[in-house]
Amino acid sequence: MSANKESILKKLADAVINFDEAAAMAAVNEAISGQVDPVEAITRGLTAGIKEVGDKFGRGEIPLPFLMLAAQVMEKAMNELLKYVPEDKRPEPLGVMVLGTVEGDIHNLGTNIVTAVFTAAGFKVYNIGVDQPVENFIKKAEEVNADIIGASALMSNTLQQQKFLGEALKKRGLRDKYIYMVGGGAFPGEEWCRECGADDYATDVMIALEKAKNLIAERKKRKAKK
Ligand code: B12
Repeated sequence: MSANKESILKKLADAVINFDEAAAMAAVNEAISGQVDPVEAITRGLTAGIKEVGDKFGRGEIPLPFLMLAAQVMEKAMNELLKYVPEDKRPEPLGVMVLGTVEGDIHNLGTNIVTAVFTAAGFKVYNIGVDQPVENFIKKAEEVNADIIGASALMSNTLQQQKFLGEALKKRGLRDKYIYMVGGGAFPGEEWCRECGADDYATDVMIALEKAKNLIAERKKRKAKK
């Protein structure tokens, strides 16, 4: 199974790299019938492919239209795989999350994965979309009484918005009311997380989920003590 799994993951990545939709959908079918975990198919297959395409684009080896084609193939294959993520049927949500991509940034493949995987794991997720000003994250969080605010940024010139959001929460005296998580492909790491005043960060959805569950559990414990 595992050699076969690795070959399916490679087919998924290659299909994105070659922006070959037919090959991508064939590999998706193989993944589903081969019982490859759909989240792994996305994070280790399709995502590996799109990252390679992004690197080629960054080195000037391919033009933007090719990057766009690859992103479309990734999105179509991802949406099909997400249908197979098993749903958690708990009566009460594990937590409420407001998630979005920061102002100036229109990348949403990552936040769509986070939305689907967190929802399947039992979270109620309000995905407010792309290019969202700091104000909108806070407004939505207040409106739905969120536990977690999650902000995604993919570009070096939009990362600063994650810091602005942390600062805005502090300024309004709301910082302790919410768990604040940051993530996205451009994420520079631990130190940036601290600079944003965030509770935690992740550049992989399954790590994000583990961290979110732990933060929620800690928060519940703290509340129970009070
Ligand atoms: C696909 C893509 C696009 C697509 C986006 C399609 C879409 N619907 O999202 C298109 C073609 C539209 C695009 C456009 C542009 N792009 Co682009 N794009 C990429 C690419 C190749 C992949 C990004 C991606 O989707 N990755 C896959 C997803 C699944 O990964 P992810 O976002 O990291 O998400 C995972 C984790 O981070 C985590 N996560 C995500 N969000 C969150 C949130 C929280 C709270 C947590 C905890 C976790 C978490 O979970 C996810 C799943 O595991 C990257 C390259 C790269 N290596 O990232 C460039 C890249 C980000 N793009 C880049 C650029 C420059 C652009 C453009 C400016 C190009 C242009 N000249 O127009 C525009 C941006 C316009 C704008 N204003 O935003 C640059 C940014 C450079 C920089 N350092 O600033 C990159 C790095 C490419 C490069 N090497 O040059 N892009």
